[in-house]
Parts: sequence; C-alpha cells; structure tokens
Amino acid sequence: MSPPVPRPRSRAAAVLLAPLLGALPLALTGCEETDAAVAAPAIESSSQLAAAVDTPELSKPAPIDAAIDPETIAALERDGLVAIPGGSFSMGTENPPRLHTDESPVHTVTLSPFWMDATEVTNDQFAEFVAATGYVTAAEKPITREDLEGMVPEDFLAQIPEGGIEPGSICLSPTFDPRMALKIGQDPNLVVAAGVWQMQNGADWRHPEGPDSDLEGKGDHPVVHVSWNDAVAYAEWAGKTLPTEAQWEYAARGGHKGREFPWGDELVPTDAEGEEDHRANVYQGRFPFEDAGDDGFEVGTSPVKAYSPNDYGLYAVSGNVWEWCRDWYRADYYQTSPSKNPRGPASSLDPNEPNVPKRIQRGGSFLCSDNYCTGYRVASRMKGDPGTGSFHCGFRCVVEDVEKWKAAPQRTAKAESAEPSVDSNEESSEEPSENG
Ligand SMILES: [Ca+2]
Ligand SMILES: [Ca+2]
Repeated sequence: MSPPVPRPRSRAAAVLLAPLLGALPLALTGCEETDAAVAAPAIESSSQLAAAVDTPELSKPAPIDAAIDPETIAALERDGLVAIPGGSFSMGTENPPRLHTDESPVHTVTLSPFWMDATEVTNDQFAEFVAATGYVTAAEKPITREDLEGMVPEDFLAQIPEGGIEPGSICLSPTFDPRMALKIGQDPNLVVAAGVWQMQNGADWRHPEGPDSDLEGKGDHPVVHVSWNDAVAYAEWAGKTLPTEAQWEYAARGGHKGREFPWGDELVPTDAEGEEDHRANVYQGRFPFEDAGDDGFEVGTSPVKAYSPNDYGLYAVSGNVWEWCRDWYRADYYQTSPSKNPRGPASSLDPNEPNVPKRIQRGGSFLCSDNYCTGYRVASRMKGDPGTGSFHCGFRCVVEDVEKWKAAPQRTAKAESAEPSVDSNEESSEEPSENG
C-alpha cells in the first residue's frame, strides 16, 4: 500500500502535520491499535498453540538473593526495587481481541531473576536526574528541518523556520471531531484524523499539560513526555535498564497464569461490600468523549502508589501511564521469540507503518478504555517512535547487573559528596536536595 503523502517518521511529526496532510496512518501515542488485516501473525498450527498453552506455570523460582549480600539487598530495596524471581511463564494470550493479534501465539519464556522498580519513575526522581546531569528531553528541543528531512513534503520543510518549530509534546485535544471520534472503535487510525491528539507547544515533563501547567502536587506522579531515548538516559544514570518486554509481562503477571489483568480476570472486581473495587487508573466511559473518573482520577495521572500492588509488589503495571520497554516492536515476534531471556527482535517492523522504527510500550494508561485500546490487559502490546514522548507514557526500570547498579553515576556521585564514613552500612537513602 502506498500512502498518498510521505509519512512522518516521528509521532511529533505525525500530529504536527495531521492538519496539513489529512488522515495520516499514524502511530504513536500509545493508544493506537493494530490493523488486523495487515498485522495478524497467524498461529502456525493448533498443536503449536496447544503445546504453548499447556506449559506448566511458574517453575520453582530461582532465589534472587543467593549471591547478593544483605547490605546490598537493603540498598536495592531503599532504591525502590523489588526482587523478581527467575522462572518460566506463558507469554501472550491464546485469545487476543480482534485488533490485537500480535499477542499470539502463547509461548513459554524463561527468565533469570532481576530487580524491578516497584513504581513508574516519578517526577521527583526524574527531577533528581535532570538536576544532577543537566539533561534536556526531546520535548524541550525545537523540531528542526533536519529532524523532518525526508519525512515530509519539501514545501512543508521549507516553511519550517531556521531555528525550528517551537518545542512541544503530544496532549489530548479538547476540540476533536466527535463524528469521526465515534468510529475509532472500528478504525483506530481515525484517532488522528479526528484530532484527538494535538501537539501542545510548551508541553514537556515539567509542564505536563502545556506551558501554564506545572508539577505542583505531582512529585509522586509518573514522569511523562519522555521519549524512549530520554528514558534510556535516565536508566543509564541510575545504573539500570529498561525492562525487556518479556521481563515486563512476567513481572506484571505477578506469578499468576493466564490472568487478563495483574489482579485477576475482572477489570473492576467487586469488594466484600459489593462496591466496585478499582485496581488501576484507566478510563471509564467512551473514549475520548467523557471519562467518568469512577476510579478516582479523571483524564490524568495518579500518584504511582494510588492502587494496591500486584503479588510481586509492583504498582500500576496496568494503567496510569504506558511504560517504555527495551525491545524493538515486531508484530510477528512471538512466532520466533527465543525461550530463554528474549531481548526482542533485531529490528522493528510495524506492518501499519513499516518505515517507522518503534519500541515497545506496555500496560496502558489513564486513557485506556474498553471501547478502544484495552492496553491495561497484561498481554496487551503497544509501540511508539523512540524519539517522541507523550502525556500518557512514562517508564520504570530494572536491574540485571547489581555491580553496574552500584557503580552508577547516581550512586557514585552521592558517595563522593557524602561524609567519609568508616562504616558503610548506613548508606544514606536521602537525595542531595538541590531543588526539592
Ligand atoms: Ca482514571
Ligand atoms: Ca503503568
């Protein structure tokens, strides 16, 4: 299929140019869906599927702390990490929804133990990183001709001023076309044509809703408007990495086989009093028209620990914000994934947008509803251009190599600035507070 206009490579470009170019085959913001007609990786045979589904659930977990001294374990825990035991699990789902066929086939994956951030990375944590390094995120930089070269029509390129287009990031637009938005359940590509997303000048991690917004009262909310590259830069500084897609799903399942959500099979279970027991910050109602906010948070992030954790002690793996993973995205990856510690395909291929390399996102966001992306399902896969963030995508990190974590800039800088101490048992968990 050849598109009528050049396809922007980045999410920013797609939204920026949407009014100019008409209906783009978009990608991007986390809540797009996959076109089953082109993306469906067929299950090769029913016996293959049966073999995968019959896999015994979690093997006996390998002890994660066997080779790690108690002081180090205590320090990892003070850093907000929880131990995820190694083991095997059934990845994916044998019964994916219509537009999510990239979640099959179910296949057995075995993982070594690792440590994972109990929460999404918060604004306070990201602020500490920026204060220590002076890092500037993608959303804070102008979009230049160079960024868009080869991706947009020449005459558009010529209109970009010398210094680039004013920095910004993707937010939800209050002025979408309701007629078109009504149909996004059948054709998710209409989400851009309907103007549901908009490039908001001045939106970045410090200004989640635009230049007039700030982080007051949001120190414990997840950082947003971070690209995959920004997330990797943070992880490097912290001596961590982004999780592989397999690590993310394994951890999110919390040791339970075949569940649709981290807590069970009902999106909103009923508690002992017969009341709705919301377990994640998602969207109640018909996206994008009206979020009833029954879960306590209406179209926006919540504190990272607003809901109870899963059985591995991980908060908000479902909902709140999408979480970047390390892997490239391929719709057909589950057909060829290695079984031991898979680290994703060597390159990306989204059949809907073969020219746009994409990284994995997982877990859904506060915008996920049952009429649209259902990204809060534990098997649900999403993908995005690694150069662009948005207002509903963040990340959390993992530690595979504890020695690398110990030697990370985040910790060595603190050690240098700390009082010399004969006894290192009392490693301070307090941050050097330069800007609160
Ligand atoms: Ca909500
Ligand atoms: Ca999340």
